[in-house]
Amino acid sequence: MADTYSMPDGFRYLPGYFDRAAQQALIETVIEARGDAPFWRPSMPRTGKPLSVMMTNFGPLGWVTDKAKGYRYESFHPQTGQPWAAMPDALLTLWREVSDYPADPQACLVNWYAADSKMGMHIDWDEEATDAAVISVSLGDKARFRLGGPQRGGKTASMVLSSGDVVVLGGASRRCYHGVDRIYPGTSTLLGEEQFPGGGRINLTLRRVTIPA
Ligand SMILES: O=C(O)CCC(=O)C(=O)O
Ligand SMILES: [Mn+2]
Repeated sequence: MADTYSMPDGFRYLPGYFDRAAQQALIETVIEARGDAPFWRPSMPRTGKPLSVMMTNFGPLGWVTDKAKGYRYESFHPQTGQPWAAMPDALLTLWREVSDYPADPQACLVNWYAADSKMGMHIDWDEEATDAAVISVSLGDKARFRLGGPQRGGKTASMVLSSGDVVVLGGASRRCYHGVDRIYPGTSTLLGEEQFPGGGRINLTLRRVTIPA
């Protein structure tokens, strides 16, 4: 059929890349990181509309957005003024194994999806190094991830991502629209109620921001 969606070149799905112990260790690093870099709810450029997810970052650069200055990378947390927590070793190892890129990631966006959170279709396009893949890790509740093409409103396909899964947006897929339709609340026990009231899903998105020297 000519009108079916075909997966863009460079898209990779690595189900179960992290086992339960590795997932737990990653969640521990998120819990530690938010001491100096607590989750906050960013807002959209211009409209100031709050995002559906809460965010923090690991690494020397963090992705932030607000009404006045829009989407960008910053070295410091917008509320505390403190640097982001260091990039966890397990994420550096993942990047080195999977990215096929000659330099390390500089940013790891941490998205916390509550039961009713979602993420609209978008392209990651705030980096200079768009030749580097974007690599993301799913933790906690399952989510319906949707991938389209380079044009908004084109054909899409969706898949359910589970805790421990890794998605790689490299090659042509780096320039493709993607988003999260919904999460499936209560489908994982990874995010404990005490640390993550209401549970939900954590997504870790690794990116190279600047072109390596
Ligand atoms: O949560 C996800 O699986 C995708 C996150 C994403 O696309 C982003 O943060 O840019
Ligand atoms: Mn994205």
